[in-house]
Formats: sequence, structure tokens, C-alpha cells
Amino acid sequence: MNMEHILVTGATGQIGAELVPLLRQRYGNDMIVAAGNRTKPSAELQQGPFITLDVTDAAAVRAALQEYRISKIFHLSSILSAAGETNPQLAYAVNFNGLYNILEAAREEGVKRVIVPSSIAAFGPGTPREQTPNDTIQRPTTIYGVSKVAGELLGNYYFQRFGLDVRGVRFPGILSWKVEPTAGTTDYAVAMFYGAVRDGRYTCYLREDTRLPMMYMPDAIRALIELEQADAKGLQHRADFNVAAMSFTPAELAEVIRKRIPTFAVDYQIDPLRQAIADSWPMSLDDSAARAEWDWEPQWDLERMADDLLANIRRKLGKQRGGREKGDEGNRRYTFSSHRLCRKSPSAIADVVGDEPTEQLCP
Ligand code: AKB
Repeated sequence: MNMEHILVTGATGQIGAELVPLLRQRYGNDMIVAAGNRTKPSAELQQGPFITLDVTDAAAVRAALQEYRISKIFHLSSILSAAGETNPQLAYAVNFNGLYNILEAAREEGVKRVIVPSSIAAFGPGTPREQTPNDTIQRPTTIYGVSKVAGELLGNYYFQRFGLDVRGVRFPGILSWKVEPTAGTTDYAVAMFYGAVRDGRYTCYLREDTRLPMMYMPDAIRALIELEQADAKGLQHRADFNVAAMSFTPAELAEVIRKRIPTFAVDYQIDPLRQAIADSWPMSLDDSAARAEWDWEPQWDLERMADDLLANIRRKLGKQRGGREKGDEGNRRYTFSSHRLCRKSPSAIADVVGDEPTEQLCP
């Protein structure tokens, strides 16, 4: 194996499933090694190298870097906020030990760059919630958030101490249609679109006035790629950039959907766990550091995103043409009308490894 490759962990998850095809378009199918753990990879992900990789296994991580001569890593494996609170031990193993294994193996194997997404979860109740500054108080109250702060600091440390080029953005909630997120707190936004198309209604687990920062997937992917390619000379921050696109509440989102589907109905059944998490997060972000240091600029607003998402979800669900289209990623069951987290066995919860959606929400 002579050529250097890019590794994407958590490839079967919400972000990975969209990042991998895009990177493969740019660099060629064979150059991008997609790594997942428990979720069956889609046919699309298998169009290039796909490996099963448990990031908590240090030897396996190192062997993968050696086998494929990995030069860059997008490390997306993570247990998200809501799933993390149902199994903090697993979240610790994957989010702390998994990241440590990636950074150590990258350092030892001479990897050039590691991209590790952080999240708005890296902030907490003590953080200013409106236009949250890039550099501010970070005392999160979830294991996911604690792991994200640690990840940012570790990334900065590995750069300063070992010269490993670690970079990362703090993602808001991400809306997309290809792989539905089911392990986080911001997932309601995607679920509302699916509910609208599939059932004409949706039961929301967050209060109607819960304002959170959000972003459409094409912007999220572009943020990762642009930060990865940014000139290092311009970067004062490393693994901790706020990136913003839009902020809205469930009630505002429902209104935007109702403009397009007038009969759409929403009711609210609050999940205390996810409501408490959302209430501890920023409502909007100041992303001026990302704008200044690597020219970050979002391209999608709420109205345009709504049109695009509805068109794609309709196509995916086959509502317009009475059947699924060839190539659709229709292999998942939706559990979005749910409002409560199941207390499943650790092995079932472990399926969320790799930023992956699971059946962990109960109807
Ligand atoms: C979650 O809700 O846990 C994630 C996030 C904001 O990081 N979508």
C-alpha cells in the first residue's frame, strides 16, 4: 500500500455517511478508508475501503493507520449527548479513550492532520447563551460535553506538545436527510421534517420555545473540509472553533414546515432529560473567530434548508412516486415520534458507537 489515505471513523453515522462520499468524489474511492463499528455500512459506503474499527481498541486503531498508510483522520466516532446520559461509562470509553487512541496512534504513526468535531455541548449553564463567544466559560453538565471540552484541550495540547495538527469545529445541531440522528438532543429538528412528510404530524420532546443553534449538513461538511484545508499560518485556534448558521425553536421550525405543508400538526411531550440538556446549551453562537481565521461562512438558511430537506425526504420516503428510488438509503426504521429514551442493555446502547443512529428511542 504505497499511497497515503484518509481515514474517517464513525463513517456510518449522520456526518460520516455524507462526508465519505464527498471526500471520495474529490480524492477517489480508494483513497478514503471508511471505518464503522456496529452499524451495517450502506452500499454507498462500500464503494471504497470499509473497515470495522472499534476505536476503544488501541492496537486495532494503530494497525489500521499502518495498514492503510493513513495521513489524515476525520475522527467522527462519538457517543452523543442523550445516548451518553443513558450510558456514561460507554461514552467515557468511546469519547475519551477512543480519542486518546486516535491521537496517540496518529502521533506515533506520523499522521499529518486530525480533524475532531467538537459541539455546542462543550458549553454549559454558566456560559453566556446568546451569541456565545468562541473563548468563554466551558463547564458542561453532560458526559458528552465534558468529553468534548477534553477533546478540544487534548487537540490543542497535541499540537503544542507534539506538533500534531489537530483541528476542530464546535457543531451546532445538524439537519440532514440521509442518515437520521437518534442519539442526540438536537435530533428533534430532523425528526420534525420526517414526521411532517410521513405522518403529517410530530410529537416534539423539547419545549416549543427551546432555541438552539442549528446547521444544514452541506454547511457542516464544508466546515470540516475547509478547516482541514485552511492555511495553518492563519489559525490561532485549533480544535475549538464556533461555527454558526441559524438558530430556531421547535415552534418556529413547525411554522416554516407549515408554510409548505399547511396541515402539519405538532404537539409537545417533554423529555426531561433532553430538555435539561438543551437548556444548558447556547441559543446562538458567535463564530467570528472561524470567519476571521479560515474564512468560514454558512451558505444555508432555514427557508432554503426546509425546501431542500423536504424534497430529499419526500424522495427518500418515496411519497411522491409511490416507491423508493434506486440508491436511496432506505435501510433504517424511524423512531422519531418517540419522546423518551429507552433504558436498553449496555450492548444495545453500544450500537451508538461511531456517531451512529440506533433504535434506542422508545415509541
Ligand atoms: C447532540 O444533540 O448531542 C448533537 C450535538 C449538538 O453535538 N447533535
